[in-house]
Amino acid sequence: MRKRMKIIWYHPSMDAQCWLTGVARRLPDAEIRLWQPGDDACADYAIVRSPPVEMLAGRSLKGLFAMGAGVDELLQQQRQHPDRLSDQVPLYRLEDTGMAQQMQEYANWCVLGWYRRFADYQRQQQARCWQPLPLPARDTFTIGVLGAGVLGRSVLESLQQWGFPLRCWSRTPKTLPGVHAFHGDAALHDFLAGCQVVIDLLPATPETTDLINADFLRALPHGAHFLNLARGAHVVEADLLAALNSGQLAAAALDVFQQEPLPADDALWQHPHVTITPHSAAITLPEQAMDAIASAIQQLEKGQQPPGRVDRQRGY
Ligand code: NDP
Ligand code: OXD
Repeated sequence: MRKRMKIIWYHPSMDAQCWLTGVARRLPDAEIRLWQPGDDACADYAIVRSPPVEMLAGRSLKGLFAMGAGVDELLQQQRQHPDRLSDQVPLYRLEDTGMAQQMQEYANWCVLGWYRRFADYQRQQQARCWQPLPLPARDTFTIGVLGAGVLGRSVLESLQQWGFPLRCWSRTPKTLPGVHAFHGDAALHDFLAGCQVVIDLLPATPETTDLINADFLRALPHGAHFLNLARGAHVVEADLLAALNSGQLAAAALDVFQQEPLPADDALWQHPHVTITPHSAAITLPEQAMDAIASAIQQLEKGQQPPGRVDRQRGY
């Protein structure tokens, strides 16, 4: 009799039953179970978010699936426990699965709000002030996206309709229609000079940690705007706050932070030019994520290579 493939699942907050039944429906040949402490029975695949080290320790899985786009937490865990977690297990992440549209929505809302000065109008409304405000020339309102991967490219595509100059910055060269592409550390300051809006869609890796610091912020034009849709680890928050206080940054919208949840006494909460959301820019949509993961497992079972494989060396 053919051995049934075994899948273990863990997420600290998502509805386990929805996933267990959803994956079982898509993979009728599989046995899927909620991993619980003490469970070291065999498994072929694991589907995880923020798993305890014990769940994956000593396992040589055929595939490890992250229930998100970023895998920084899993790779960090691996670096901290190299003796317990195998770096040979193929690691896969979610590519888009409905997150690209959510990122487009957030980015367009911010860009248009900043361009059309809606926060200024809100302040004027509070003062019962009737005063039309001048707008910057559209062709000077340059928007730069850090990262030109699945989500960065999608956000750039969605911004094309407004006619703003668009830029991207990535590790390797890119050719994207209608986008001035920069790549590599040496080109970062050229990319930043002239950006009225910077949108962060980079992965968190050792190279991108603390990238957005005083030096980075000084390279922007005075009064620029910053949107972080990616990871808090990219930002030196004291430098960001100083740039907001000095007016070097006119505004920031922040979905992610060095420490999450953002501590109640953090100065960012109260800042008049900061918008905060609780790491919800693009959430994992279970149905689409399950479709992608189940399809990837089927491909692996057939000896094929599914999309979304993480390059552990590169860190994303
Ligand atoms: P991708 O891996 O598809 O894209 C990453 C991009 O970043 C690539 O263009 C890559 O360059 C570039 N990059 C990586 N390292 C560097 C570097 N050192 N210098 C310059 N460019 C670099 O990722 P996604 O677009 O799918 O996701 C991006 C990130 O968004 C995730 O890693 C995650 O952290 C975050 N995220 C946040 C969510 C939220 O709710 N806040 C939800 C989902 C994702 P190259 O193309 O040359 O390799
Ligand atoms: C992700 C996230 O990486 O939710 O998917 O941040």
